[in-house]
Amino acid sequence: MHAEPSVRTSHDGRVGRIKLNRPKALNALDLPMIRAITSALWAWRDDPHVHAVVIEAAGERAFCAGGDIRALRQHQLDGNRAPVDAFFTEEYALNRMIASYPKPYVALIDGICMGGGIGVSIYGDYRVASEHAMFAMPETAIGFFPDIGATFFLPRLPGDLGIYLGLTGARIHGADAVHAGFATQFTPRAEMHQLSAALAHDGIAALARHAVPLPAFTLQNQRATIDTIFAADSVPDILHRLEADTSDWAHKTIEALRTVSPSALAWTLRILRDGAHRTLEQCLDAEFALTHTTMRHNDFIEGVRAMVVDKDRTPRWQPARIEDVAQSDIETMFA
Ligand code: QUE
Repeated sequence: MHAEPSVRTSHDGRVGRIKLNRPKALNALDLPMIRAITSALWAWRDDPHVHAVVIEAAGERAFCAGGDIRALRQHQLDGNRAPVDAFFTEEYALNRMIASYPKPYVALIDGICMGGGIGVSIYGDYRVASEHAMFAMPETAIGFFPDIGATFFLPRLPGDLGIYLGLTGARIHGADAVHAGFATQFTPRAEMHQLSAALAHDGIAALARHAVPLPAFTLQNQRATIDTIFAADSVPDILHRLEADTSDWAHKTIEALRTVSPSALAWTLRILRDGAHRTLEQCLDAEFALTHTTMRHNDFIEGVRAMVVDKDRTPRWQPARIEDVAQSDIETMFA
């Protein structure tokens, strides 16, 4: 009996193929998966028969739901920092490698794509989203923060859209992902397999033949409001601005912010604003430093417990209210 490999790599025609193959865990990345992707990219870098890299996923539900945070939480509880550091060091090194990869890198995203899944796709030249693609950076819900270079790319999305997405964890579906900047083209699921095969035969020329015209951005009506509200300097100020808006969208957004970790909202807003003025390298370094303090915080241990381990979805945040987060406690997270 051989266990299925969690990542399958192959040389197929003109491309190197990476298939995330842990569908029961929504293809969440663990260290062996990160290492397998990294070695394939090293091997293909100077292989003249590989013209492009294609990353895709097994299963219909998820491209990649993030990192294996359940394991990270357990290591943290065991006082075992080495595997946690190794995970983030190698994950962020992979993000950097994709960003500077010398060959076209194509991600086919036909399901959930969150956190680490965005990290192994967004730095590629081509990101294809289907109507089943669902992008989110939901880390404030587990008392963490948007990492994998999100502090670089979220502040660079249109207006303050990325601040809204990073604080609330709001989901972006299908063609909206192209409008928001997560994806570069929209291809229906029905054509995704054909596109994947065509990439091996024709290389990246196949992409344009399988792109369909974009429907309108469903967030268009909220865009101006998002920019006005999420330009505020503090989380309490964002809440005040939302409370002055009587729309259903504002009400739902308040609910979202009142559900996630109050402390995580504060450190996330701070590192996202700082990221606007940093290079990707600097962002990843600042994120790595912040993993050390956030992972020791009650809200990370409790957030992963409530959302991923016990799944009761009722985390007891400390402090429990946005209004009770002390600026000095947030400062110490960055010290
Ligand atoms: C918020 C998150 C994550 C999450 C749930 C949240 C996240 C993440 C996972 C996840 C999903 C499937 C797995 C797994 C972890 O869930 O980042 O191990 O098999 O990776 O509410 O940020």
